Amino acid sequence: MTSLGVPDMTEIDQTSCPKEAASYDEWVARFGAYALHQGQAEKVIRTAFAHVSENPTIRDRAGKQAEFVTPVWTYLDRAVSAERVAKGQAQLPQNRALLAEIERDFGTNAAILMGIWGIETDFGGNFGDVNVFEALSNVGYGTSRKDFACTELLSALKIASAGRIAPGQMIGSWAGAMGHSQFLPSNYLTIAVDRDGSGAPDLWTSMPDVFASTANHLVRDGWQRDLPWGFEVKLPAGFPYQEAELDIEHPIDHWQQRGVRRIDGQALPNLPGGTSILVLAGHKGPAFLVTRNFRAILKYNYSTSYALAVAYLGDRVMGGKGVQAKWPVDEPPLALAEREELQQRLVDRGLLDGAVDGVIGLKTRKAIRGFQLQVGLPADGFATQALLLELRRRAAG
Ligand SMILES: [Ca+2]
Repeated sequence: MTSLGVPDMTEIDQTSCPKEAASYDEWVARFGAYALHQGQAEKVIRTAFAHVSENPTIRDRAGKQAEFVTPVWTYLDRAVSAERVAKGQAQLPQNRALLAEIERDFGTNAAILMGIWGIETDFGGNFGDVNVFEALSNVGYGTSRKDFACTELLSALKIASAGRIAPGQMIGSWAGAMGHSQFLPSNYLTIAVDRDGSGAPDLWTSMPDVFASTANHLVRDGWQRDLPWGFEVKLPAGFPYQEAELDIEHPIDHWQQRGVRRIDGQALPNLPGGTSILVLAGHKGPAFLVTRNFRAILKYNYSTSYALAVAYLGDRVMGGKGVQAKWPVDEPPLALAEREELQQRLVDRGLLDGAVDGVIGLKTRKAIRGFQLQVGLPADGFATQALLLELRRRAAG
């Protein structure tokens, strides 16, 4: 049977999440001992881990920076493909009544639920085939995310203890995200909804449970009824691009007064709450105005490309248009060494402190904007070959 036997978990004194282990089997045994210490039943632990095994691909994937980061336009092309839109539209008729009931009760419309379902699992076609105990024990042993793995494994054991969902039924991705809605076990415990009254949320086979759980996730993160996620906009000449960042929010009037218009030239609608301008590929690419509902999508998965894909897939499935403005598709991507060089040069100029890790996140974008403002370029925070060249030129001169 199991990895829990070398040595047996009942012979190990483990009062905290195991950090060091000589082997995968030992980590699992130590986690089992820790779970016992946390009050989980031995029988449940043994059943849950009866068929797990080591998978080195998880360890190999963790912590590596990609040589090239997929540009947002390529990501969107794949995530919101015509094939996927058609697939979503084919799923609409049999789900329409259910989606209307969920909208009545939660305020989340069909578009957003279809968008998340499609991006997370290709409308249920691909929610992974890995048992959650196997996935998370490999994360715990093979990566630095040990506390995350321990927390989620304990949550998974609590789900199994409740007896309504069998450990073998808890299937999902290599990251431990389960079912149609890709919920981590802790999300399952706190957010998932038993909409069909079977006695437990079933995120694998019950669409009422899946949609209600996703809706509940969004509502808890601030989703507001009858508020769009946002829309594409046209920015005026001379727009201060340093204001196009998610952590800068203004009432929509602020943008209207500064000349921001809908992509078709119409005035901005009157919407409540703070709104932000989002530019994901610099001043030569499309721009979007986003509301608090876009932020609620980001809570599902903190990536602006992800959230934009969810938003557009939902819109397209419901018959809306895709992104209108052109992406700067000829912009050559920066290799890992170039991204690191760019960061190092920003550090050298005193604009960036922190890790030179090749990840262009909020801090690096702000540093790029600082440089762009110093040299009189549009402060869009977009890392390009031209920007790197300009940094080199200024350093030499
Ligand atoms: Ca249920």
